[in-house]
Amino acid sequence: MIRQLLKLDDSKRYDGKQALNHKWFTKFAPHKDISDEVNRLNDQVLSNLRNYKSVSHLKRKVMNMLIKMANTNEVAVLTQYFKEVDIDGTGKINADELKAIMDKTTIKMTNEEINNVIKQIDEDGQNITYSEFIAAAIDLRSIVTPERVKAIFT
Ligand SMILES: [Ca+2]
Repeated sequence: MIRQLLKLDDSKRYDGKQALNHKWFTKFAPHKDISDEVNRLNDQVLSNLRNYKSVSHLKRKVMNMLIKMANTNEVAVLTQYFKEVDIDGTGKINADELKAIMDKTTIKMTNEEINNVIKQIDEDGQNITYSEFIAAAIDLRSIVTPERVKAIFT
């Protein structure tokens, strides 16, 4: 199933609904302790985090500006998600917290892989801050519009 989720071609990749209806979820993932909305996001967000590549300082700045302009439900939902993952409320996500949320999904990663994900997202490789998380987790296709890009560069 992971292979289906990771298909590059959008038409072949499982969408969230198909994934949630897959027997792995219905059988093994009761997810009682976090909200449905957050559950729905798990795989998408975690795979975005995992595929996130370090970006230049400038790109990061542009992304943060786009996110500020986005003002969409998506940001609100991701904010909620961040709070769920940040178990101890420090405002930062560390490897243990990332591992804890990952254990609730079908995504299995080794400690080393988790550390690598954090290193990709955070320059110090220790903690993912809120803005780093949003930048890495958001589906950029949904917030990048020609109008917004134009607004930033003019
Ligand atoms: Ca924390």
